[in-house]
Amino acid sequence: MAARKARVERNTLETQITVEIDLDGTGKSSFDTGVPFLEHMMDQIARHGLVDLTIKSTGDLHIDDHHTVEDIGITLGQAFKQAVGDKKGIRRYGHAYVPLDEALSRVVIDLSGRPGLAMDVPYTRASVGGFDVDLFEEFFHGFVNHSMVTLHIDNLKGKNTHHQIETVFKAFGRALRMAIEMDERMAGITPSTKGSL
Ligand SMILES: [Mn+2]
Repeated sequence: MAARKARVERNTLETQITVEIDLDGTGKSSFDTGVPFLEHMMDQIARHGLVDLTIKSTGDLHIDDHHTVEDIGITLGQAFKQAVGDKKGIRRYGHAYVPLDEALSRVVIDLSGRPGLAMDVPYTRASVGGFDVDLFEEFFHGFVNHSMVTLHIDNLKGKNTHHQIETVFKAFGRALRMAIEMDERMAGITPSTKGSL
């Protein structure tokens, strides 16, 4: 199997971002973005998705976190799409339920070749640690639009906002891991009746 790795650099007047990803990693991550709460969440993707992630970003944080968060989602999506390649022999679909104390989230992913996001997270607070939680939707929008995946995210229960979003990112990591795993019964086969994804 070819190495499922990618490195993408994306520069605009607002942000300068580099993402390195290895889908067959061990869950190592290294971040230098200036947005610690986002880093805490992306750490969950690496750890629970068993992907290695290195993300560096500089940008207009003096305005707010918006451009940085959205553009990291976009660049991560581009790197993911490149790394996942032709999708031959993979499971394609993944899902996970993850709890954290009182919170419970479900994430379902389809490496469909079509972008789509349905995200329903009834946050109990508007921000955590100075981070605007509604930016997570921008992050996932950026990701799906550039990775060309369908993503359904539902926080089913939760009182603590930190728990709510952390269960989303852990479930996303787990669902991703399932979807990109090789299915030995599908070796060399594209998991679609269309013959391509
Ligand atoms: Mn936490």
